[in-house]
Amino acid sequence: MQLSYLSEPSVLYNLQYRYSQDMIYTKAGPVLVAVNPFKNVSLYGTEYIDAYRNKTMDSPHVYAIADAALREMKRDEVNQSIIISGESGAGKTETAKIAMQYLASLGGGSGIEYEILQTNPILEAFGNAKTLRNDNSSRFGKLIEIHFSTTGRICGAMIQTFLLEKSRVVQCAVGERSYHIFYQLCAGAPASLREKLNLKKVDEFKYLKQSCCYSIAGVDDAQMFRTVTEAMNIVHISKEDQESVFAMVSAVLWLGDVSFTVIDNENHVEIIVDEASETVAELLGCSIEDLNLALSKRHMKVNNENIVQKLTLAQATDTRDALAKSVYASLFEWLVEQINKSLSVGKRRTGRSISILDIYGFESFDKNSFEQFCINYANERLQQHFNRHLFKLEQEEYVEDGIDWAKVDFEDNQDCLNLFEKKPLGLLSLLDEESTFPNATDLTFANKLKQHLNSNSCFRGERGKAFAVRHYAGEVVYDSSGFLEKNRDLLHMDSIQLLAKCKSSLPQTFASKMLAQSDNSISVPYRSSAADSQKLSVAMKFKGQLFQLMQRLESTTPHFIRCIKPNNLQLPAIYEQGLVLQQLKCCGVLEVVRISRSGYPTRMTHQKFARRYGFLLLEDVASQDPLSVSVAILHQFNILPEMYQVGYTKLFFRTGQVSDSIYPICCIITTLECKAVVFSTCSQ
Ligand code: AD9
Ligand code: MG
Repeated sequence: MQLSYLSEPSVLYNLQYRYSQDMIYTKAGPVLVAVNPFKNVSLYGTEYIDAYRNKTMDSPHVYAIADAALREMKRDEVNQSIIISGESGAGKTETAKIAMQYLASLGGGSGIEYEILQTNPILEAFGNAKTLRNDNSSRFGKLIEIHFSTTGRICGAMIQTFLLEKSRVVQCAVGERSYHIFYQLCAGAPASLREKLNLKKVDEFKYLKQSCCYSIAGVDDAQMFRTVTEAMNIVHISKEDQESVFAMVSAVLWLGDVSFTVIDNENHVEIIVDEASETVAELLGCSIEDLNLALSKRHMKVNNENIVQKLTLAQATDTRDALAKSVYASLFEWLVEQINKSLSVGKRRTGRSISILDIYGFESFDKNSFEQFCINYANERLQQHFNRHLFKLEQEEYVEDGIDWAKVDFEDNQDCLNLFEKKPLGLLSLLDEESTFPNATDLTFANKLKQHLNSNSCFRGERGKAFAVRHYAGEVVYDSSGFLEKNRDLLHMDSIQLLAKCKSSLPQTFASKMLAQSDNSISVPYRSSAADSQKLSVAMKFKGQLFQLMQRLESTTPHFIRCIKPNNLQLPAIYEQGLVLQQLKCCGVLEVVRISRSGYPTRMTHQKFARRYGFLLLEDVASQDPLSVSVAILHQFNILPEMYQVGYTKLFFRTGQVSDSIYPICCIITTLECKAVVFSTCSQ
């Protein structure tokens, strides 16, 4: 990506100046840039919502974007999407909530809008965690599709989630926390529930203890627990189901405390019967023997013969952690499903929808693993969508309408996408192939990549297990350690069968779901050391979800919001120019500014323009064609020729670039609109 543009200094200056005045929103062409204030700014609430609804306020705002989406949905009868991106901590989730609030307020009335807003505390409790970058970091991607009736009232919603980071359940870095719900439950459960679930203090659970971080400044976990249960009531999760949910949360915590004892000189183990294993068995509704069997032995079929393999301490610990992770991930999925049932539109679905996408932005850390690999792949796809809409389609339209316009080159990332997606020699295919080989290791995987992809200009082999990908936002070096295991994401049949056998209803539900998923996938012949249950790999499932997402977005009119993090300290009033610049580049905002400056983003057909403003003409033009009428209007009002172009079918207008003008409607139209309003008011 080129480093300097003519517009760069003015964009940067504008953003920083506005930020210092608490004007955190700025328009860059059609894109809304939101700079995280890291403090409460008085820009929200009923008064502001009303002002945007009534158009008495038009400075850039999430409300204005939501308003435009609503308006265009009704006017064009096309589904809309609000695509929010940015780095961790940049403010995506807050921005999504602000947009939801506006939509709920304008499309409210049925009561379902309140339910929709209440999904936020639930999903955040189960899917967000404190990380070093953000005290409330979403560890999953989310698309919420809000449905409107033909009369413009909200009538339901559907939530889709992407790639929950499950490893956090069993392992998290020092200074970070696991999912909020663990701490909320331990701090906030009423006495009777505490007793029933045998809850301890957070610092007594091994899974939570390893990161030495139990609280978040300014957050009351006990209070949050009440907020979450209240929200669950509102989305119709019964008290009984809530208790089952919390039993699973406690079971996961207690699983971390289950320990093993070595029983022979080959390091084979059995679980220790103690408070931990007894509590897990009790909460899942199985016997200690069943739990022991699932965690210390593995049933396999070799050459059509059933054999039982005893597990070593390391294998048993892995099996235990895999069970904890999959119970938690299943629980998360189940919750989303319940929420969707409660918000379901069903037969009421008659109108259109607005989707809000809050998905992890591009990530490049000192050490990048499988998670960053998937996240950055998703971002390549989203960037392509952004490019297509803002650059490609734009240019195609100019060319089609025969207007004179110097082409603006944009960074096309198709090559990088090909590197990921090509079959059979792309990153994803090679990863999957290697994942099915029982003897493959992360090193053999890395070597395979180097062997097949070294000539690809987006790929670079690094030493050992590392490899680098040239993403649109910069080069990222990935460490392939753990790639195969994370991609396989195995849960052994013994664990699934354990869940299926449990007396509690949730584990059974989870097991049926897992079995159904493994049925739908490629079956791999049993091998002595390989998996006994093979399902779709994580990367393939993610790719499928992503394609589906892109397909859905393709049929909508997109509205883009780019969130920017002005500092890494999560503190107000600190604006690091370098950090901001780098983010603006990564998300293509500078390119957008450039194209808006040299392009004509506002357009209207000759017919529409003539119909709308023709009456302002002093001469009688009734008999003239729309093109001539349009040109006559432009002449009569002395509109500068460089401000517009006349195409075959449409008029194209220039707009401000980084400005606080809310709609990309240029001054010409504003002038004409004012005259039209004055005219029609006078003539009434
Ligand atoms: V992550 O990728 O999920 O780790 P996000 O979602 O981009 O990240 P988030 O919305 O969680 O970031 O914002 C981080 C924090 O910034 C919030 O917890 C708020 O403390 C703060 N924030 C963000 N936007 C606003 C805002 N409009 N007003 C006030 C804000 N504070
Ligand atoms: Mg978030």
